[in-house]
Order: sequence, then C-alpha cells, then structure tokens
Amino acid sequence: MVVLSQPALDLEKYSLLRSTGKPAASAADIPEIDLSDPNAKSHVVKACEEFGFFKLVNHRVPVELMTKLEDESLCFFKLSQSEKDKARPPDPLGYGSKNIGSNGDKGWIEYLLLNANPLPLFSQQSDSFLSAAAEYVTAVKKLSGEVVELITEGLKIEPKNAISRLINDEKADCYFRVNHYPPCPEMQAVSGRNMIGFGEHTDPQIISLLRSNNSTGLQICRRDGVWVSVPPDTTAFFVNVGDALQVMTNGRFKSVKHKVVADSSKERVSMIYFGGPPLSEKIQPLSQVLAEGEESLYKEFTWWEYKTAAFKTRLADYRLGAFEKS
Ligand code: GA4
Repeated sequence: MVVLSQPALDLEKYSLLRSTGKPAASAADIPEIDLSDPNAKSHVVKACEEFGFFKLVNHRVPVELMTKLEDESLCFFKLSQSEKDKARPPDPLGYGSKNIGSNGDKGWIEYLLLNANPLPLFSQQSDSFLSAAAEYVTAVKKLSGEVVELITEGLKIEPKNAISRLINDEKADCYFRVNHYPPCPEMQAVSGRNMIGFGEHTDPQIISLLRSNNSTGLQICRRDGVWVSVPPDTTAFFVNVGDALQVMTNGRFKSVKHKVVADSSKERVSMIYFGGPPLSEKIQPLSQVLAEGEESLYKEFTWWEYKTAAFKTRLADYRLGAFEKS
C-alpha cells in the first residue's frame, strides 16, 4: 500500500536524510513513571528535570480507545489522495502531507492536525473518526491534567491546579494531531539511509502526550546532546515537557528536543495531544519555583505572543531564545 505519492525522493531538495549512524544511548535510560506508584510525583519531577520526557504506564486510559482511533485514522489515511486533499488545511488545521508548518519544513509524513478545544464536530473526516477522536481526546485531556497535577505536587506548588487550570480552561489552546509515516523501502534500498519523518523540534505548549503503534522512529535528545531511540509501547503514553513548562519552571525543566525517523518497512501512526494555555495567559515562572532572590530568565509574554512567534519559525529553531533576558 502506498499512501504518499512516490516521486518525493529528491534527497537534496527535501534534506530528509539522517546519517546511517545509530543513536548512541541506550533506551534503558528513558524514565518510566507508574501512575499508580505513590512516589510517582518525585520521580516525575526528576524525569522532567533530567530528560523533559518520560514513559507513562498504568494511566488507566483503555487501550481499546487508542486502537479504535488508530484504526479510524488509518481508514482516513488509506483514502485516495484527492479525498484526503478535501481536508487540506484552511489555516494550519486539517490534513497535511510532506509540509510541516508553513515555513518550508518537509517530512516523510502525512497528518491530521485538529483543534482539540473543542474538537470540530463536522469536517471532512468520517463521523466514526470524529467520535473516536472525541472519546480519545476527552480521556487524554483528563490524563494530561492528572500528569501536570502530579508535577505540580512534586514541585511542592500550591494549589495543585496551578498548572492544570491552564490546560483545563474553557479557552485552553489545545491541539490534537495524528501523524502517519508511511514506510519508505525505496529510500532504504537507494542509499541505506532513512527519511526524516518529523524533523527535530521542541513542542511550544505546556505538555504533550503521545501514543504510537508498535513502530520505532521516535528519538529524543538527552541533555548531553545524545539522541536516544524510544522503543514503542502501544499501551503507554510518552510525555514531553513543552517550552511553556520550561518557562513556568524557570528552566528547571527543559522542553525535550525530539524527532521521528521514518522506517523503511513499517508504517508509523502516532496520536499526540498538546495541552496549551489560553491565548491571553501570561507565561512566566510560577512564583513558588523561584528561590529567594531568583529572577525570571525570561521576558514577559503571553501565550498568544509566543505562539504567534513560534509559528513563524522553522522546526529546528530554538524558539525560546527570543524570549530569554539577555
Ligand atoms: C510542533 C508541535 C505541534 O505539532 C505543532 C507544530 C506546528 C505545526 O505543525 O504547524 C509547528 C511546530 C509545532 C513548531 C514550530 C512551527 C509550528 C510547525 C512549525 C514549523 C502543531 C505546534 O504547536 O508547534
């Protein structure tokens, strides 16, 4: 089955190659947080400080919800290109392929990017896709609230909802994305290298929760700059610290740089929920994370200002740079 049209192997033009070198670090390093563990709150803080990333297990989101939406998504991605093109993005939201954002980034990918608050009730996608997406997003939204409350408790910040209130707000700016990375066997045969599915970047929001099918491809960058390949686990979520949470912790947490390398033989489907604050919200360090006399590392800005600036950048840009105090 070929989903993306094939003549895209213009390697120089798309700069889609990565080196053949394997990531150096062991996946055993990736922290795993068990939501049923009474000590989860201290483990989660350590994971956010050291990696800005962790695997979340025992999260109580039924695996059937995940597989149902995965199946529905695959039904959409298997439609003809002209059918899928009917869902092309009017703003940045909708169906996209090969182009990520609007500033020239390319990837071996097709995707659906939707507003998650609220999810669209009607669209080019089928009713069964939309109802599966609504059920899944409701569950993941609740879970992301629990995760940030665990983080807040671990940081000894009160009240417990100091961060979750932002992503649970009725005006919270949340996205939902389903990424489909078709296999790319030709590429492997031609050069022995793999295509970049989604180039390296950090997520601008507070927190992102990702679930994928049983395929490899996701890599995270450790703080020492070493890339680590994340082994898939269809029953788990993978959680990213986003730029906004880095600011809210005054740099104590770092938003994690990550990327996806397309597999030469297996398709990858990932579903990501991005929890962001309302557009009018000031993004600044929470007063309780600041030690006595400690000043914010960042200039004052609202989420609208950050998001507007972020959407004008290239994927790999260091977006927070412009908001740091000199
Ligand atoms: C990365 C995280 C989310 O997928 C996203 C992406 C957005 C897009 O795909 O349109 C961006 C990217 C993401 C960051 C920089 C800008 C905007 C593409 C891009 C080049 C939906 C988001 O919020 O920021």
